Amino acid sequence: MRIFHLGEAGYFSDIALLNAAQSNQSDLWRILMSTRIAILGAGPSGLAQLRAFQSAQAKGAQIPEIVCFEKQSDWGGLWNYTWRTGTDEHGEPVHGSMYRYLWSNGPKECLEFADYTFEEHFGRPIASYPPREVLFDYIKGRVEKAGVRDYIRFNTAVRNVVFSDATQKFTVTVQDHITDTIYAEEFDYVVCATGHFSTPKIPSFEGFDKFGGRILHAHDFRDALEFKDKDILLVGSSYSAEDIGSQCYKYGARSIISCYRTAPMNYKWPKNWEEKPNLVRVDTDTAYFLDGSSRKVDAIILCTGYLHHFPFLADDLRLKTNNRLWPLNLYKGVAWEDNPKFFYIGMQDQWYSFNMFDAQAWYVRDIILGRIELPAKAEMKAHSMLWREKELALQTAEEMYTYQGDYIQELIDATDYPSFDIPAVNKTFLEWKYHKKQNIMTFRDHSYRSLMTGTVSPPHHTPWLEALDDSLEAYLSDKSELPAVKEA
Ligand code: FAD
Ligand code: NA7
Repeated sequence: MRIFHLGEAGYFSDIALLNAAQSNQSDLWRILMSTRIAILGAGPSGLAQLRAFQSAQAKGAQIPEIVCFEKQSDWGGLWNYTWRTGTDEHGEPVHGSMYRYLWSNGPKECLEFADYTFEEHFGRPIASYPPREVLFDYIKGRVEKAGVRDYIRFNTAVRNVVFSDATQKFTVTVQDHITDTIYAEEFDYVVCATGHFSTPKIPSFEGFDKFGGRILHAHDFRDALEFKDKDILLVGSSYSAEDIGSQCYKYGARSIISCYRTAPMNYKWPKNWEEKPNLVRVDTDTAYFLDGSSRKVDAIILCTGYLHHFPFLADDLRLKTNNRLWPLNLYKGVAWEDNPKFFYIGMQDQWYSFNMFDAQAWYVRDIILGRIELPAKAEMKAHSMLWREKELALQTAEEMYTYQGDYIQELIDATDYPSFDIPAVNKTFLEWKYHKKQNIMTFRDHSYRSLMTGTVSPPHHTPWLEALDDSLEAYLSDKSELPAVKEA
C-alpha cells in the first residue's frame, strides 16, 4: 500500500483509491498483504500502535504486515525497570530513566486505557497512584490479551532509517544483538515510538570539574537510599526535581535544596527542603546560588530534562523539537508533514499519556488503512500552525491539559477508539493539582473516580510517605505495611 500525493487534492493511501474505484476484494487483499509497517520501539506508544492494528483486525479488517523493533529484551519502554545506567549488556545507551520506588506522578484515572480498564486488569478497583511495577503489569495485561508479542523483534536496535524517492519505501537497518547481525529491510510505513525521556539534557556549571561529590542526571538516578543522610542539590523545577526530591526525603536524605532557572515549584516543602534560584557555580563541596547564598552539598542531581534524540533517522525524517505540547511538522501531532508515510507517536510533553498514545495510534492506523485522508501539505501545515498559536497563548496548567484534552478529542472523534469523558479527566487533573498544592507529600493518598467505569478508587492501605515497599505484592495486598505501629 502506498500514499499518493495528488497535488492540491491531498494525500490518499492506495487502499482509499481502491475503495474509490470500487476495486474488488482480492486486489485490496493483495495490496494489503504486500504492505509492510515498521514500528520503532515497544514502549506504551509502540504497544498502542500494535493494539490499534490488532483491534481493527479483531473487528474483521485486513491489516498489513507489521514488524516492531525493540532494543530492550522486554516490552513496556520506560516502565520496564532496569538497575543499569550508562550502557546495557550490548553496549546500547540504557533507555530506562525510571527509578526504584517510583509511583505514578498523576492519578491513574487520567491515563486509563479506554479499551482496557484497571478494573478489568486487576479484577477489582485499586487505589489511584500505583507504583511503577503495578502500572507495568497493567500495560502488559492489555497487549498480552491482544496477543501482539509475536510482532516484536526484541534485542534489536534500530540503527538507520532512510526513505527512497525512487522506490517510495523506507529502508530500516537494525542490529540484532542475539545473533549479532546487522540487516536491513524495506517498509512502506514507519512509526517512530522511541520515546523522548531517555537521552538526558546535561548542562554544565562552573566548578563541576572540581566538585568532590557525585554529579548525576535524573536519567541515572536509581535508588534514593544512596542519598540517605546526605545533603543533596537538585537542579531543575519540574517533575523529576519534584519527584526525585520527594523520594530522597522519603528515604532519609538529610537535606534537600532544589534550584530553578525560570520559576520555583512553590510547593509547601518539608522543613529540610529549601528552594533557591539557580545554581551559579560549585567548588569541591559547596554550591553557590544566584541569590548570593551557598550550601555544602554531598551530591548534585541534574533534573534538567531530556532531548528528543533520534540518531538513527535520516535528517529529512528527524523531528527536532524541545519538550512542548505542540512540536511542529507533525500533522495532528503524528504525521510527518514532509513525508506522511512516516509517523511519530508520543512526542508531545505529556499531561495525558497512555490514552493520548492510543488516540494517536488509532489515528495513524486509520491513515494507513485509508480510512482517513490526509489533506494537502499546505493545509496540514496551516492546521499545525493553528495549534502552535494556541499553544503559545497557554498560561496556566489548567489551560495546558485542557488543550491536550481537546487535541485528543479531535483525534478520537475521527476513529473508533472508545470515546471517554475528557472534560471529566481535565477535572481530575484540576483536583490532582489542588491536592499537590495542599500537601506535596500526601497528594498520592487521594482517590478519584474512573472515567471509564464510574468507580471511585479505594484509598491505599498505607499513606504514600510510609509505604516503603513499592512491590506489586505489597501494593495489592490488603494489609497495611505498618500493622504493628497502627495497632499499638
Ligand atoms: P518509552 O516508554 O520511552 O518507550 C520507547 C521504547 O523505544 C523503549 O522500549 C526503548 O527501548 C525503545 N527504543 C528506543 N530507541 C530504540 C532504538 N534505536 N531501537 C529500538 N528500540 C528503541 N507517564 C505517566 O503517565 N505517569 C507517570 O507517572 C510517569 N512517570 C514518569 C517518570 C519518569 C522518570 C519518566 C522519564 C517518564 C514518566 N512518564 C510518566 C512519561 C513516560 O514518557 C510515558 O509514561 C511513557 O513511558 C512513554 O511511552 P513511549 O512508548 O512513548 O516511550
Ligand atoms: P522537564 O519537564 O523537561 O523539565 C526540565 C527542568 O529542567 C525544567 O525545570 C527546566 O527549567 C530545567 N532546566 C533545564 N536546563 C536547565 C539549566 N541549564 N539550568 C537550570 N535548570 C534547567 O523534565 P523532567 O525530567 O522534570 O520531566 C520529564 C518527564 O519525566 C515528565 O513528563 C514526568 O512524567 C517524568 P526551565 O523551566 O526550562 O527554565
